[in-house]
Amino acid sequence: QYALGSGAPRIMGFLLPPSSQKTVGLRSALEIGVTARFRSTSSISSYSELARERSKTVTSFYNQSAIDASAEKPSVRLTPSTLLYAGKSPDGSHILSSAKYLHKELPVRIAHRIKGFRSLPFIIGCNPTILQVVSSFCCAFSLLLSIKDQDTEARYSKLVQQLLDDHKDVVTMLAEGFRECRKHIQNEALIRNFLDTTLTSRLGIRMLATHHLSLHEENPEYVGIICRRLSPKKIIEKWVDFARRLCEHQYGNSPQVRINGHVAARFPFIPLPLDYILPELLKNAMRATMESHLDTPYNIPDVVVTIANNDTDFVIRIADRGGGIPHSIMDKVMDYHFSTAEQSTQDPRMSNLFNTMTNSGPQSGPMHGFGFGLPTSRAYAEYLGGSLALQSMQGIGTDVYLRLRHIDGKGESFRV
Ligand code: W6P
Repeated sequence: QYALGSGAPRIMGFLLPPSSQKTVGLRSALEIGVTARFRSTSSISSYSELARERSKTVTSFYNQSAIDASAEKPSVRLTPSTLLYAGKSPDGSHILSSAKYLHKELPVRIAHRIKGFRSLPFIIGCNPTILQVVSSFCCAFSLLLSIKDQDTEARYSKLVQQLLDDHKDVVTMLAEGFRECRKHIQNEALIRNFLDTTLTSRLGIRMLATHHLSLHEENPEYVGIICRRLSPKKIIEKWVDFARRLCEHQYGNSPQVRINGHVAARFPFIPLPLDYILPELLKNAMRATMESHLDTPYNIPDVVVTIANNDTDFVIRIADRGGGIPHSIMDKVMDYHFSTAEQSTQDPRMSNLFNTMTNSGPQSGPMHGFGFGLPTSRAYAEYLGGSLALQSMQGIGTDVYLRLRHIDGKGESFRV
């Protein structure tokens, strides 16, 4: 139904001139709500009436019935090939088809997420930080619904860009919120499931939104967010430079990184998830290396990254000589909020550099990635049909295997 490009009608609501736009934005909706409340408050005598009136205003502000209706609809997920072949038609019609698809799809996905928050245990839903995230999702939902068919694609894209910016700290806030109410939670699996689903769904939403916005850009190497000839070596090098800079700032030195294997490989892929995962893994490897060589920080073993490419998938192995992960914590390192930071004696003056820069949450120290980074990276890899596995050689070091399926490889690809 939403196959982009083929068969999609050329003339769509988005094409109407700006003069026919109506301003039915969230702001006016809010104003209506506020006016209604002021008007009626004077005639309200009892507290319960006041409370009922207030909740009515809040419900209309949050669009609850529209959210419920959208949450009933199934999400329409696209394969990267669909994204790729729907991109770049000479007459620009692909941008309108893309906007039309997003216009339908984003509210549905956001409604699913809001429903997910609502089914969390009450004690978590009451947390102010979590509540703030939920209301930002509700706000996004209302704003997206406020765009009507007669609006222009330009106006729609502007809103999508604004929402991407507004929501950039959601992962940090979720980490913060769940840390605050973690002590009340008995069912760890429920929380892990919630975070896996919420974070991967968010990744999907952000990939679709970024894809649409990138379709506007003229770059022959890219179709939206898909790089036609991604070089694993290049993107690894980019994040090695980043991680080494942070590591040097923290420890005064950083391990060299050697990259070997299929260093010349190039293939179509979406760099976005790698931009989340690679810095997390590299910073962990470097931290382990530095912390296990505190006596000889001037003489530290290299981190070795190996690339393996084949018809089906590609694998990136990051091998450090940081002493390995102790047996006692091996089954915990993939848990959300598991952090060795509490046990360590970090200089508190440093304690946020890595997190603010890598968005891994304020719960762990600068080089301690066991907060959100590792479980989130694994969830992302699995969402993309791949995997993230750790092999620890206790006493020597750790190997991390990041495996991702090709988007044009044999067999079914993942869906965004
Ligand atoms: C360690 C612990 C770890 C986690 C993730 C990636 C690399 C490493 N190295 O010692």
